[in-house]
Amino acid sequence: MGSSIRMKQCDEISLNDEQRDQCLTELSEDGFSVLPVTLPEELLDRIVHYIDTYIDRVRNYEPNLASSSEARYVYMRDTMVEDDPAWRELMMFKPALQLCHDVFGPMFHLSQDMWRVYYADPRVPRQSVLEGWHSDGPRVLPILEDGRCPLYFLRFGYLLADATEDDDGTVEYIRGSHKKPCFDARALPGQRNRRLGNDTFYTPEEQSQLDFETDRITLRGKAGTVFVLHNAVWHRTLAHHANRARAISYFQYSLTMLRPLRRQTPYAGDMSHLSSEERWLLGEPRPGESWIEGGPHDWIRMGRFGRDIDSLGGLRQGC
Ligand SMILES: O=C(O)CCC(=O)C(=O)O
Ligand SMILES: [Fe+2]
Repeated sequence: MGSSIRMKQCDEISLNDEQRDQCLTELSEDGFSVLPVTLPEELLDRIVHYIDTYIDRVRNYEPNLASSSEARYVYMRDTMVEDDPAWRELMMFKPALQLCHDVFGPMFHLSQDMWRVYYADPRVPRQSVLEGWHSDGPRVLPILEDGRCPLYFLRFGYLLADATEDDDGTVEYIRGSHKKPCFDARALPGQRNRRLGNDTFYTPEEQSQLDFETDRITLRGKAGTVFVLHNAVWHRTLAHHANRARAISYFQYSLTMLRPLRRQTPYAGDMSHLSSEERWLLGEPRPGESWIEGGPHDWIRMGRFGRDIDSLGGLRQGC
């Protein structure tokens, strides 16, 4: 490890053990938690500048793309972490990786990355909800006999614009909903997926008892706010009517033994300029065993995000 990398690492924002415990408790009880840290302003500025430039380019040089898009008031990109070093820095945001290490141990990797910018669509009649109640995790993932969905991935949300006003179009969550049966979270077509269908699991009486009106939490915060979600927590997106754009990025991490969700193929480019941790998270080719259980040399790769670094090989170097 070069001394400049080490110095950089010493400057990183981290969570202390109490903060980690607090986030994990909220994650377990509520299904989400707002982290006690925010993105460094300088990184946020670079990300916002990147997105502004991207959208300008689409508008100026690809007007057809801009106007033919079905959802022309949403700009978005998936699997974009390689697009700019700023996104790679976001992937490496230490508090997120510390919580991943707490939940998964050292064998986790990036499974989804995206940004989205929403503008209010003046032609659409005022509606209150953009996307209805759902949870992200249950789709095709195995669930428990009682209908609950285990923790498969952690999804970190980064507010890239303020979401402080009523019509900012933010996300609502149902506190604790990740502990409820998840069978009807999202309907899937086909007989085989009947159990995941919208109304096949619950009896009409049980259906009528489902309550999405209580214990709703609206996510609000300034640009730079960081939050984490359990895959099974129920949420929806409120419609956006404000003049200013709504901008958000999500980075999702899962056990390495799970295939990445949208990052279906590992990074195919030259990885030699990337750090060992970055290569690991991006799916650097590795022997079969290192996708599943791994060995000590694998665990050391992400070891500095754990709490007891010394037991993994004495990696802590004074920060
Ligand atoms: O509006 C959001 O930020 C959340 C959107 C959503 O539900 C999703 O990406 O799964
Ligand atoms: Fe969702």
